[in-house]
Formats: sequence, C-alpha cells, structure tokens
Amino acid sequence: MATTSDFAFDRAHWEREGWVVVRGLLDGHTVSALNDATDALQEQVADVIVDTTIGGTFFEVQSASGRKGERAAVPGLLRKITGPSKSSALFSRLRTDRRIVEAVRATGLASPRCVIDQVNPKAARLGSGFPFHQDAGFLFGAARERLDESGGAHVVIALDPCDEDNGGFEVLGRTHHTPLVDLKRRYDTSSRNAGLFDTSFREVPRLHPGDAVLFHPYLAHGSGPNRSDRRRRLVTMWWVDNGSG
Ligand SMILES: O=C(O)CCC(=O)C(=O)O
Repeated sequence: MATTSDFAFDRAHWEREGWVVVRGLLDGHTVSALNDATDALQEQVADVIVDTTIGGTFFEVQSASGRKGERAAVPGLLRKITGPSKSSALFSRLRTDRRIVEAVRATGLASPRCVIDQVNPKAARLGSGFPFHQDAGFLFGAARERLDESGGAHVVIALDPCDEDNGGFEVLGRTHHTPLVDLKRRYDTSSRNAGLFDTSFREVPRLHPGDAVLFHPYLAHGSGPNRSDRRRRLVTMWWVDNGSG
C-alpha cells in the first residue's frame, strides 16, 4: 500500500506533461470489490434505454452513435455513472481513501476534496470514444472557484486492463498550459474534437487494474472507441484544493 514516504511520483513528468501514471495505486482486492460494486449498480438499470437517476446516482446510457440524449444501443448499456458514491458505500469510502488522497496531495494540493466521482464503462465493441476536452470547463460554482483559487488534480483508476484497443484513456500532453477551450457543455459526444487541441504529445498509457493516471484539470484528454472484445471500466475522481479556508 502506498504511503506518503514511499509514494512514487515523477514530479518533472507531471509538471512538463500535465499527467503522470501511478502504478498499483489500488490493490487487487479493492479493485475487485469496486468491480463488484459497479456490476451491482449496473444491474439496477439493466433494462433502461434512456438516461436515469436513482438515489442521486446518474446513469448515462451508451447510444449507438455515442451521442448523449439518444436511446441506449442495447438496454442497460452505459457510458457513464456519475456519483456512484451516492449509492455505494465502497465508492463513498473511496472519496477519503488514504492512497488516493496522498497521490493527489503529492501534486501540490494541501487539502484535497473530491468534488466529482464517476465510473466510465466502455462496453466491448459497442463503447464509443470520448471527445477531447478539458475537465475544468465542466466544473461550476464553488468547486470551480476552489479550482481557480487553489488548484486541482484529477485521477482515473483502471478497473480493467486498458490500452488503445479497448478505448484506453488518452492524454494530450502539455495542453494544460493552454487556455480553456469553451465547449459550452454542448459538444457532440460522437466526435473526437481532435482539431481543437494540440495532439503532438498524445499518449494512451497502458494500464493494469489498480493503476492510475493523475492529470491536470486543464489537460485535454479523451478516448477512442472500444474495438476489442474486452470491456473497459475506469473510476474518475476530480479533486480541488480546499486550501486553508
Ligand atoms: O471514459 C473515458 O475514456 C473518458 C472519460 C472522461 O474524460 C470524462 O468523463 O470526462
């Protein structure tokens, strides 16, 4: 288990590229429990064909085109689960998990607070890509103020092996130094937005279950479609620095 003292963090890479891989942030037992919890959440909406909220958790369906607001390609097929912590004790505990908090703290956040938690499933063959975007543009209100005043860091944690073939998480290195591209929350989720960002330092880190990518809230990122027979699931968490106030 990672502790403050043995936490391996490549600061130079983080600062230059705006992202860094942390191997084995979560152990196999935790990953397996999170996968079971994700399956249980998915079972609750096994028959839905439109976006659905249950107990504060939002289930966004995966359409055939990848566009939001369209019917599910197959009943119960999901693209995103927002706020799994509202329905699952395990996901709720993850928001204060010492290993994740220490990793986020290592990026420079004095007092990290999780403001968004999600699961991003991508079904074998049917899961569509994610357009490149900067998360900071999708954070509003008090959380956005904290980000602008004190900073933030985002984390994705692989629940399955992730690579280019199954629509692994893609980062556009060094874009965290560029201004926010305002997508006005209305961008076409079936596109890739590739023309909007510099893709020169694009990478798709190969991740094993439990590995994480820490990335800057201004870093452009996305993912391709799942062309494999393997599903791909990620946990995504957005953190802001509560600072001293
Ligand atoms: O699922 C993915 O590959 C990317 C998800 C993402 O970037 C997001 O939900 O903001």
